Amino acid sequence: QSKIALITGASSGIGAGTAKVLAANGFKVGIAARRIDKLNELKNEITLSGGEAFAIQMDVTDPESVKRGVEELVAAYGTIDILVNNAGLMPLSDIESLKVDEWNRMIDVNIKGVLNSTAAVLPYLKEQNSGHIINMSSIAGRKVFKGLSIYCATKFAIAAFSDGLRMELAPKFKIRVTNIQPGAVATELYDHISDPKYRDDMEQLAKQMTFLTGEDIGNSILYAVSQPAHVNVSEVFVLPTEQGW
Ligand code: NJP
Repeated sequence: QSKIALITGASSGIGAGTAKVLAANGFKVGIAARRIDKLNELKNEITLSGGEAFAIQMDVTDPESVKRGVEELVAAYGTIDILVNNAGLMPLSDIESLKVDEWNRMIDVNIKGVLNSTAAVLPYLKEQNSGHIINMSSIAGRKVFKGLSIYCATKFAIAAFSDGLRMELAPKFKIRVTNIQPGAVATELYDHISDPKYRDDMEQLAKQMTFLTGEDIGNSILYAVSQPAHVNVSEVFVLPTEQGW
């Protein structure tokens, strides 16, 4: 029987790549984000390849929107087995430029969004005494980089939350928790960097190495969710080879 996976931030990048990989491997995917047109395009692509996808317009910063989306998915597919907490943003800047609005947006999406989605999905996983939560942290959740301080703070928070979830939920409900820590992945993430200095830095980095693709991260997630029920892949740290870290 197909497992049901909800993927937040599925309208581009890692989320879209993960949706394609999971759908190609027999999972039914709930693809969630704000841009419903992009989700419908992805749904068509998955359907044409023989997979099954359900598009959900969702803003992860709004607990009601998340709850409604999860209910829609469960109504369509009967249950939910896997949550991929992937939605996130990274508008880099120096702390001293005080882009407080950008800091707050990162906290709202990268941290509160993960908490909202987890809270909406957890009752179903507890009820069935199984499930898997995949959190998208980062190489920036292992080390602080200049210009990424607030982003790093959000990704360190996700690493900590993943450990706490695993500690509390794995022994009691057999719910597995995986923290994914990618290096550089070629996605729209870099398009939202407002500071030209950091945009240039990222463009230079892209010239120095072949970035990962969303599908590469999707394959890491597929590995974690395909293990037998008694195996918890706790962390996946996956980098472009040339990032050499
Ligand atoms: O970026 P991008 P990635 N509610 O911009 C969605 C982490 N990561 O795939 O709502 C719901 O292509 C947005 O959808 P939309 C990174 O921190 C990346 O690279 O339609 N969804 C879009 O689908 C992030 O956690 C790299 O605009 C919201 C998605 O988020 C995750 O990977 C390295 C939303 C962003 O897709 C995916 O990022 C690393 C909201 N309020 C970690 N706001 C990397 N790319 O190098 C945004 O270590 N979204």
